[in-house]
Amino acid sequence: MTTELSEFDAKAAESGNLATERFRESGKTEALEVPKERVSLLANEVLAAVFETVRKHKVSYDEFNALKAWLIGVGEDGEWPLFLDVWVEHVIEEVSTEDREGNKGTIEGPYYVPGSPSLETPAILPMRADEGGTPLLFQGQVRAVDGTPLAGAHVEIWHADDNGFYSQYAPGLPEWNLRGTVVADAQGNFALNTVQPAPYQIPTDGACGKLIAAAGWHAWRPAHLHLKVSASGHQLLTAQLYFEGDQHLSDDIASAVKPELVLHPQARGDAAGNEVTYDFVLDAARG
Ligand code: MBD
Ligand code: FE
Repeated sequence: MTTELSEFDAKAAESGNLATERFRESGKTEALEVPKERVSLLANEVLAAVFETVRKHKVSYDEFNALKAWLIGVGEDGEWPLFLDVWVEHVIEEVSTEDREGNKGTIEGPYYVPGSPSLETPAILPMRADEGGTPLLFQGQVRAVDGTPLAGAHVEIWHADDNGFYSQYAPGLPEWNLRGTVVADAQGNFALNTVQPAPYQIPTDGACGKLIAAAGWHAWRPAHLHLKVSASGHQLLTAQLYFEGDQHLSDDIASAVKPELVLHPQARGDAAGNEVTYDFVLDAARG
């Protein structure tokens, strides 16, 4: 008997610890120095908000101990990236990008992997021969705020498969499945072929799942494509695109849906599946 694992054997603690490891290696905290006045201000205000909640609701020792046990579990399951990206990142993204004139973006989430295969346009994302899901032709143009096409812009895309699993975070999937970097042509145009992802549940068998169950919430995100769009001299755009009619557009657990990010795919006349056009407008790099 063989014991090869499939994506359905994914474990919260495994994907959580992989996301934690990837974050450590990302270099995001390497050159980081937060001034102590700022640390003191923010830590004091967060603690003050906790004190207010405790007093207002007369939080008991049992509840305090439940919290302590849960926080320990978040670390053990490697789920700090998942927890922070699901419940906090959306407001960081909001204040970080409020002066943008170009496209709205949204949160990155925990499952980005840099360095995906570079693909010429029109591209086919790496996928299995029998990859499930409705085929999707996704095309558009990358431009500057003044309308100038951005030749050679990079459209990095990553998304879950039709079962809601991401390559490199669930066993049995090819390394770069449904991940790629499409290079736009001289007019900033790009086209890529993929499959529509399914609505996605965050892992329910780890600490984040315990919170969701204990609170009686749900674990769903609407189906989404993740993107990072970049061109030299321009601000990186991190975004997600969603699908019209998805039942979780209005109750995304990660609060990351914006109306400008909802796609309206149409059935293709010339081939099976759907097609959709969506253009990206990038702000100039900050001076
Ligand atoms: C995801 O796929 C995701 O995009 C976010 C934000 C959180 C958890 C899983
Ligand atoms: Fe995602």
